[in-house]
Amino acid sequence: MPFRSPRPDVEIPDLTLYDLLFTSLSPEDLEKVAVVDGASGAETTYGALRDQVDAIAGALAARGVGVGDVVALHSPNSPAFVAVFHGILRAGATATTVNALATGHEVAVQLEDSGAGTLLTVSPLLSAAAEGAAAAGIPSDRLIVLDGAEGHDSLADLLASGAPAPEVSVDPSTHLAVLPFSSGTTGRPKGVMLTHRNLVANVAQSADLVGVGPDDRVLAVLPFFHIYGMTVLLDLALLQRATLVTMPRFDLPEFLRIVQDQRCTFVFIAPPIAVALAKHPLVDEFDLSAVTAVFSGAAPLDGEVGGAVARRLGCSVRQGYGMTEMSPVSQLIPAGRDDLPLSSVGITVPNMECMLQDPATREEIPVPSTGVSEPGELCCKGPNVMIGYLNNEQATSLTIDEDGWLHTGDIATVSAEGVVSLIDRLKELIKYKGYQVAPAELEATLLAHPQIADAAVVGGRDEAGEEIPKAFVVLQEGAELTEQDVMDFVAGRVAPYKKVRQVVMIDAIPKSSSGKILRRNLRGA
Ligand code: 4UU
Repeated sequence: MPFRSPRPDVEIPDLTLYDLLFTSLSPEDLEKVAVVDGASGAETTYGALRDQVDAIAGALAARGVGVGDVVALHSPNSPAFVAVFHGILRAGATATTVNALATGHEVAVQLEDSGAGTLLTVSPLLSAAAEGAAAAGIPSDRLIVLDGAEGHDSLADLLASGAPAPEVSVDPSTHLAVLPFSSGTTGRPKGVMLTHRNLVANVAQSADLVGVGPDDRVLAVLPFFHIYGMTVLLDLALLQRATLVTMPRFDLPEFLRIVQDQRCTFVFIAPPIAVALAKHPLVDEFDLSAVTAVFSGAAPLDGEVGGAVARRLGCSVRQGYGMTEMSPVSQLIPAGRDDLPLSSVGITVPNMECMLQDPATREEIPVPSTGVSEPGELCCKGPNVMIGYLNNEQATSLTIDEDGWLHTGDIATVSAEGVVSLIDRLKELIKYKGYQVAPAELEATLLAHPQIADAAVVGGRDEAGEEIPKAFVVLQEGAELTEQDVMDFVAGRVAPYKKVRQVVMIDAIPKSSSGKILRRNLRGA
């Protein structure tokens, strides 16, 4: 028998994201601060944010953007990101968010794959954005530089256009709201088709359990372009009428200063930040007393590290699990359940059904009546599960089986009480500091080197035990390439978080008879 959330189902409003977030603002809400720029302290109220969203939607519509169009957003976190993201959706278009660290080539690939016809970026990222736009055939008048750059429209131009927000009518259950990119269980990054209903559902499913409320000041350092920041910060925190405090990137002293000065109460992190909070001496020099909750996700949180953060900050530390393809949250430790072990990812969110499957036999693993189950691949169903990968039926059918189960590629156990713990990753995906690294992409990069005959990339561990991309390389006859040469070659071609950080030269890559890389044999080698 599959297992469900121990919590009752919740109602999922049949609304677009804009209607969910912005049409029911009360007079008091309008005056509340929605977003604070952490660096400058500049504030935007909910009323001002809604006006900006409407103005951006109007300006985009005046430029011909509407239902069926894809607009790319390539920016670190800022108050402008919040307005532009919702402006794109309000115009009826679909937003594809691009990692701020992407190279020009990576930007081009995402623009082409998503079919984006407009790109919004910021001046520090303009060189990669312009390179990507040119390669994808996006003309410079459709490359908008939010903070302004010679020859491009800016956010100020959009806000000043005066064009009314368009009347759009879409079906929330089929209309694509966003196209984030994820490599899923195998291969290269693919556009994940998430509808308005997917996103609205996931916010409704997780809001009570996450526990962000209207009095919270929520640190938004996790990138909005990744599904974690997108759903939990941009959507959930705004629905709760909390205040988002944005930071463009993680930097420990600035992070601590902003949490202190902005009196942040709720801090969403990925595990590397937990390590800093648990161990770094600088933490003692700041007043972090406003923090009531630290919530980690996107990669495994070490239970000991999490416990150390809870003791040091005197706050609740919890964890959530999910994936882009589930909008993303499927399990989390709910507010008020600090008794659940931090080494677990907690309980299943409402309206979801899960089961564990033996990857070898495809048999379902039973949920025990006491104790903990055998491990198996976590498979999930629910209103937050993507409708598929864009233009890739093959990858879709490999991930969502004929019975509708989304195969996460993660190995988990479940207890009799419904508490899920992640044990291992079956899929080839590597997580570096919570960012996705697709081995297939790095293998293609390595194979482009004339002196490399064959290559395989798997998750290795650095001295601190953090997961890192590790390459096994077979050199061509007579090649004189060092490990460092290989790392430098890759580093010159990919975003910094995708760098290969360990190289092992070997004679041959172990492969199955069908030619698939036997990654299991390389892991731990
Ligand atoms: C061990 O990283 C994400 C989603 C993160 C998220 C979700 C719900 C954070 C908080 C939250 O409440 O998505 P992707 O698509 O980038 O990566 C998905 C993969 C998973 O399949 C799993 O392998 O990232 C890994 N992962 C985790 N692993 C995600 N969260 C966890 C976790 N522990 N808590």
